[in-house]
Amino acid sequence: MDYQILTIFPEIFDSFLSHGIIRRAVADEIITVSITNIRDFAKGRHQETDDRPYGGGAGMVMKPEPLTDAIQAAKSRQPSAKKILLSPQGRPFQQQTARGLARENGLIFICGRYEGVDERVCQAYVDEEISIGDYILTGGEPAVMVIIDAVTRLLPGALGCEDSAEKDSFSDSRLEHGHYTRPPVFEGKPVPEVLLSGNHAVIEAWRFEEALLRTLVRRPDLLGNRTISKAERETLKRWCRLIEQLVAE
Ligand code: 9D3
Repeated sequence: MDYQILTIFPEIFDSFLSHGIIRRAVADEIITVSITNIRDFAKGRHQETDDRPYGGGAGMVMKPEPLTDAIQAAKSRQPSAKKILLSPQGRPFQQQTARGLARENGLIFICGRYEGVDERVCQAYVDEEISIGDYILTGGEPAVMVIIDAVTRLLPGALGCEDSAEKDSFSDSRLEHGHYTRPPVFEGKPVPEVLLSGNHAVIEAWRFEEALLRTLVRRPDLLGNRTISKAERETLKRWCRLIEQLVAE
């Protein structure tokens, strides 16, 4: 996968690219990352990348010319790459989005700053607008790191172990069970006894129920958005009966 990033703050990505799985993916040539400073395409003595908005108002807008020159340079390096603008107005990024992007050959990320990008650039030079959620950032750079992180771990070989990046089709719609390691008692709290039993069938059953209960309590929206498996339905029914008994007068 070839990533190209267009930004006015290229240094933001230094640390991100130098650690953990992303660093290894670069070293193993599973990904290439090229970062372009949009300012390098700005003309004039001050090399400005922004300008005042038509119609007035606070804030600045990213000028079309340096941005479109940078996009065209990126596109000519890799004509098949998908051009993605990071913007609060974009389609919300989800695991499903990451899966789709992981199948592309290359991605060009365009980081907005200031109040935004001139609308004519969005319309003519961008394939897709993506937001990472309903909160306000100061620019698209953190969003690019989120997306590269989520997409890269889905690429074959990136995690470096046989453990698959997506264990099953519910991987994005179910929370995991709690995790425990030594010591067996920490600050007076013991590890759930079942995990010390060595009985894998019982441990798997406990993890399954714990994961389902967590999802029900913390993220019921996740359960509502998909088909419930047979095992989940049976467990939920059992809990229903239990609750019915408890509230019976
Ligand atoms: C709320 C009015 N404006 C800010 C005073 C609009 C605005 C413009 C630019 C809000 C944020 C930004 C910068 N944000 C991004 O470039 C961005 C973003 C985000 O803010 N939230 C979630 N995902 C993304 S992706 C890019």
